[in-house]
Amino acid sequence: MSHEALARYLQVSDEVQAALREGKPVVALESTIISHGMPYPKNVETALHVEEIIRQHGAVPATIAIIRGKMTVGCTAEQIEYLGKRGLDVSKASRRDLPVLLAKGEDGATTVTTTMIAASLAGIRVFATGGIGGVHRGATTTMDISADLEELAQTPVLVVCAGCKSILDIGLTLEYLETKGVPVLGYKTQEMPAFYTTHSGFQVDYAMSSPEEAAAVFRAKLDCGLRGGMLLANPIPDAYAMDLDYINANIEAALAECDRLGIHGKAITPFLLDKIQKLTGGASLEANIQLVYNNVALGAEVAKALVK
Ligand code: PSU
Ligand code: MN
Repeated sequence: MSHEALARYLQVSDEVQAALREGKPVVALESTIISHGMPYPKNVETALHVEEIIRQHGAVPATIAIIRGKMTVGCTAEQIEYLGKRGLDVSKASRRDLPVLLAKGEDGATTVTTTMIAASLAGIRVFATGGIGGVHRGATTTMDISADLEELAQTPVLVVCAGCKSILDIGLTLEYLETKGVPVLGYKTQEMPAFYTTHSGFQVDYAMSSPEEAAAVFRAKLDCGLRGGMLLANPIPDAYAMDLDYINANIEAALAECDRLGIHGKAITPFLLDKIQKLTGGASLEANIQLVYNNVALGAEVAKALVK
């Protein structure tokens, strides 16, 4: 992209620009988790606390969203409040939506996909969130596969997440990532975490024993010009993990409701998250918040190791 075009569509905050110029660690954060992933006002509280945790770890947070037609890297607290309050009224913006929102000068909440795109354009290499999109259950007939997987295949950003939920087909998601050449690393684990639980029954490709080790793998990938990103799957801390049978029963119930109502496309993931939160009386939301805190702390450590 030319400099001119970049300036037209990309706005990086002064703080983030300075950090990048000085080679300081920066951690990107998404906004769909704020508008579509959690209810107000917990979403805003969480988003602001996440930034604080990153700062405590000595890195600079960069919450990303589309604000009035600009990919905004380093949202202000006011912008976070605005996105959180508007919730589902903000467009959930994946790759296919991005040019439309930019051209129309509209707002959008960035998914893992569009957060990676904006982060990469700004020069940020590490991004931390809760969960990524993946291959949905039943995808063999619905073909519902999140654009997040394609983005991981082509955009050079390391994504720290807590694995993927079993609202998805975890096995097929891992197969897809293998085909696309995306390394799936487990942080101090051999098992792919399943978001609310540390167990999924599926293996990651490699276990990493430290943030430095994960950063070195990503460094090697960047240095060799291997296209795409990487996944660092960080299990939810034991103290906050949910009971496997309990959460799976609620996920099944949410999926059945989704089916019954005929919900499809981009509305599926937000619907399921909300339904599971309601069915578990808020317990899944608390787990979700805690795993995000855990992920951003690790993201900050990886970002620090990467700039060394
Ligand atoms: N998983 C979560 N919380 C979220 C999402 C996924 O636990 O908020 C969001 C992320 O922004 C992710 C998106 O990129 O949902 C995936 O949506 P889809 O499956 O429509 O691609
Ligand atoms: Mn989808």
